[in-house]
This record gives sequence, structure tokens and C-alpha cells, in this order.
Amino acid sequence: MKLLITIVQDQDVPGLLEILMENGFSATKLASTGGFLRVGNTTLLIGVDNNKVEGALALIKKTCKKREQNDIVPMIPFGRGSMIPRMDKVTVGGAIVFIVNVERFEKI
Ligand code: 2BA
Repeated sequence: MKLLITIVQDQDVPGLLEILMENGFSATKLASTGGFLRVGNTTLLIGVDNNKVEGALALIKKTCKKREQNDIVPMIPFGRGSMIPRMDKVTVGGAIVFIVNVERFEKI
């Protein structure tokens, strides 16, 4: 068994959960925050049999879209001692997936 630790944009979550459930996968949804943009995203824990990993990845690929977001964290100097926010565009997504071996799975 593998655990797909899957980080996706909030907008893609309803569609992704729906298609995962339709195809017999189980998932747990956690609220998370990206370290770079410091905005909310969603982490899904998806436990899957080894022979279904590619199927789950295909559904993630089909559902999760790349989007441009403003990065307003960095600041640039502006006059003496003051700073203004700098707006950069970054491409976020489709999805970040960590595929981890599960040593043992128990449902009690
Ligand atoms: P964030 O950390 O908020 O990153 C959002 C997007 O900003 C990233 O999209 C990437 O395009 C850009 N970015 C991230 N770090 C950067 C940096 N040091 N310099 C320049 N640009 C940077 P994605 O790569 O699609 O990542 C989406 C979210 O997935 C991330 O949100 C983070 O929550 C998670 N993530 C991505 N890579 C990760 C990793 N290696 N470990 C843990 N979480 C990760």
C-alpha cells in the first residue's frame, strides 16, 4: 500500500474528492498553508493499493489545474526607510504528490 500525500489548490478539492469517491478511493482532507505564498491550500491523504497508484495519479492529473497567483510577500525598498509590496506572478499546481510506502495498515 502507498500513501499519496497530495497538496492541491482549494478550488480543485470538490471535483477531486468527487472523482476519487466515484472511483472507489478513500481520502482524508486536511487544511494546510503553503510555506511560500502563505495562503491556504488542501492536503489530501489518499491510501491506495500499489496497483491503483497510477489510476489515482491519473484522476489527480485530470482534475487539478495550474493557475497563476500573485506573490505579494517580498518587499522592495521605496524611498528612505520605507517598503512597498512587490507583486510577482507564480504558477501554482496542478498538484504536489508525495508517494510514501505504508508499512502496515490497520482498520480497527
Ligand atoms: P507554496 O509553498 O505557497 O508555493 C506556491 C507556489 O509558489 C509553488 O507552486 C511554486 O510555483 C512557487 N514557489 C514555492 N517555493 C518557491 C521558492 N522558494 N521560490 C520561488 N517560487 C516558489 P507548487 O510548486 O505547485 O506548490 C504548491 C504548494 O505545494 C506549495 O505552496 C506547498 O504548500 C506545497 N509544496 C510544494 N513543494 C513542496 C515540497 N517540496 N515540500 C512540501 N510542500 C511542498
